[in-house]
Amino acid sequence: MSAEKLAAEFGIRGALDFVPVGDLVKAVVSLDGMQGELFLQGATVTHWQPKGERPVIFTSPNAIFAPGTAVRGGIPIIFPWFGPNRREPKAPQHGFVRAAPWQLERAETSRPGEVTLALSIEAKEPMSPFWPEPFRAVYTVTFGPTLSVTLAVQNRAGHEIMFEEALHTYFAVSDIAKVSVTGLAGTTYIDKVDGAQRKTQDTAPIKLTGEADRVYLGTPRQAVIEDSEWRRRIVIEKDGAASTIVWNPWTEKAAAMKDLGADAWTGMICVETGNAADNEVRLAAGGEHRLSTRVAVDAIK
Ligand code: TA6
Repeated sequence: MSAEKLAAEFGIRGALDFVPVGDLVKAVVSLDGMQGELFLQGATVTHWQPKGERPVIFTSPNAIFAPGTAVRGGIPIIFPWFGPNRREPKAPQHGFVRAAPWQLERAETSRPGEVTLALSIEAKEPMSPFWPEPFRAVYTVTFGPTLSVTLAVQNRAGHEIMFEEALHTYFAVSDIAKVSVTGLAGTTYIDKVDGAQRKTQDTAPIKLTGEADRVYLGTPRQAVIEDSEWRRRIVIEKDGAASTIVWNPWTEKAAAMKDLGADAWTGMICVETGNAADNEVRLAAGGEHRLSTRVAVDAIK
């Protein structure tokens, strides 16, 4: 549906509009000083900035916005497998919904100062030869003084389905060298930059000093990004998400990514919430699984 038609059907005067970006359509939220953006392709949030705050979500200045291309940044939705498909080496990385068309089902000013969008994607027929299961997913995003997102997956098959999923969130930071991550102390992680070895996180705040690609397992609690330069904490609460993934490509990998580049990588850190590896979801026929995350920002006094 075109931006014009979406605006006519779902637009909310003074709160929600729709604009074309090349061949894509972006929802633009602006309410009481808060701003947000979401691309309908992939249902990808690309911007969220609470009133009086710096942007919280990072989107690469070199991101490519084109049909079938995943956004470098924002909150890509990873489903139904995380990273390389462990069972199908030929499958594309991170599943097949993050650059697929999602349908906007609902848009409302749910509560004062908040705008909620609900989008869906449904596979009555197999969407991928690598995971040919019938399913429906509904993604609900509430832009407000906090940012809440929920991914609900419904099993439309007559048998149990297994899948991985993640909200692959890129957070904006002052400088990767000035941030630390807390909330993961004592947990086990798969270190993907060290032969996928399983290691235990010590109790010190996590400070990255090089490429990091870690899948933390059995981490149902919140994680916090402490930014000493911008004097703020980004608090990431989660529900239905047993895994937390921490990633930064660092110099060499970033320079090789044309949609990131040699400079922008120092201004981001991915702290993703999902269910990956050992935390893969097994969903009974007819069942529904919900993965939620809520992001809030507060000042470091
Ligand atoms: O979440 C971390 C990760 O799995 C890394 O291994 C890296 O591949 C990153 O995702 C980005 O993946 P993408 O397919 O978006 O380039």
